[in-house]
Amino acid sequence: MKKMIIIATYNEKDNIEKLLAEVFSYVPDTHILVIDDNSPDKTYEIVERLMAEKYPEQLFLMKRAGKLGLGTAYVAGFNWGLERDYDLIGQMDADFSHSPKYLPEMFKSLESYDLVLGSRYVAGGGVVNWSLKRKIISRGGSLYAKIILGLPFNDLTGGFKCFRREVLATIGVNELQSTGYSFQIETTYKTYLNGFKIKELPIIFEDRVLGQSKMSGSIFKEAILMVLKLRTNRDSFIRRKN
Ligand SMILES: Nc1nc2c(ncn2[C@@H]2O[C@H](COP(=O)(O)OP(=O)(O)O)[C@@H](O)[C@H]2O)c(=O)[nH]1
Ligand SMILES: [Mg+2]
Repeated sequence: MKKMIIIATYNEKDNIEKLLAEVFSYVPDTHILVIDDNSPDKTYEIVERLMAEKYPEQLFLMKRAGKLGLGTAYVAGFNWGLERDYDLIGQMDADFSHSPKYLPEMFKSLESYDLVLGSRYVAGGGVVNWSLKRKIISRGGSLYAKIILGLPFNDLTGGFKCFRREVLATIGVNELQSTGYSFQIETTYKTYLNGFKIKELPIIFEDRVLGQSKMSGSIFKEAILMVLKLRTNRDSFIRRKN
């Protein structure tokens, strides 16, 4: 099974080198695609150096012109992975909120599931060091999406996920409409509607120690409206019988 992990970065110079080392230590046979949006702190230069000096076979960089958003970064990364015949395609943040220690179990779970969600809101999962405001937005957002979309999962806004390629090929990654946090809701919803098997794997999410969050109010508003739009267009997302 050919594995890859997509890591989107914007100003992650203090995290990226250590993160890559940790990911490769837990999953030595994976490839990693870093998608950097021309970070002002030059995160991409660190990645370029590591490609040349340390991981020439396993590390790849897609450098984009400017800050185009996390959703479009994942679409570009999914297409990159599908074109190169990866079987298992993961995604995680660069700031250590998603601990690489969970990756072996996430990939293992794809032997019997099609999508694995790193989940903060199931038994054994949790959030450490987040402000009360962030906790309410995250939990409330997941609950809102769960109720409106009728999904039997508790963490719908998390960005620590692994897909079997068939899922991405079926849901149509170029038709994903979200740019912000609702991107995570949208991929899980479309996966579920097409009858794929989804597992929630408990994770402890820790807030970043270095660098800054890019969360904003407009991302939040987009998510509220996008969930309603997804529900309205539900039937058009079903691509295969289940
Ligand atoms: N390439 C790219 N990466 C982004 C962008 N926005 C956020 N990221 C990355 O996406 C991940 C999650 O973002 P973060 O700011 O930690 O959001 P938070 O954890 O929800 O506060 C991090 O690895 C960021 O560097 C973007 O516009 N482009
Ligand atoms: Mg973060």
